[in-house]
Amino acid sequence: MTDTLEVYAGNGDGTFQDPVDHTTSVLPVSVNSADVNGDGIPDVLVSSDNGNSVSVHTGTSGGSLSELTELSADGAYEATAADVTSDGTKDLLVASSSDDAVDVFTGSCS
Ligand SMILES: [Ca+2]
Repeated sequence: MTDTLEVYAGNGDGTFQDPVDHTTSVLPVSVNSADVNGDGIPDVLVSSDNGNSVSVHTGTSGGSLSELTELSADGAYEATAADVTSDGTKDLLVASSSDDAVDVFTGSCS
């Protein structure tokens, strides 16, 4: 499927439920999970090198995901979040396939 993030909820016994589809970045190439807004609930990062973007889907307490927030990132191939600036907020780290670089988006989330 194109431009779709499929989430297979676990049953806790090694099996999974049928997928729930979410619209995401154009031609996604990788997916990662990190708590980008610091609410203790994992969020999902989807990278698209052809789409030059990273989609952030924030997790909710009910186990679902929000609509995407799309960030422009040239050649985004892989993304994760960590507080690399040590200011208490998560920063977004994006490996780029187009310019041999890691882009750092400093965080403004809690
Ligand atoms: Ca979160």
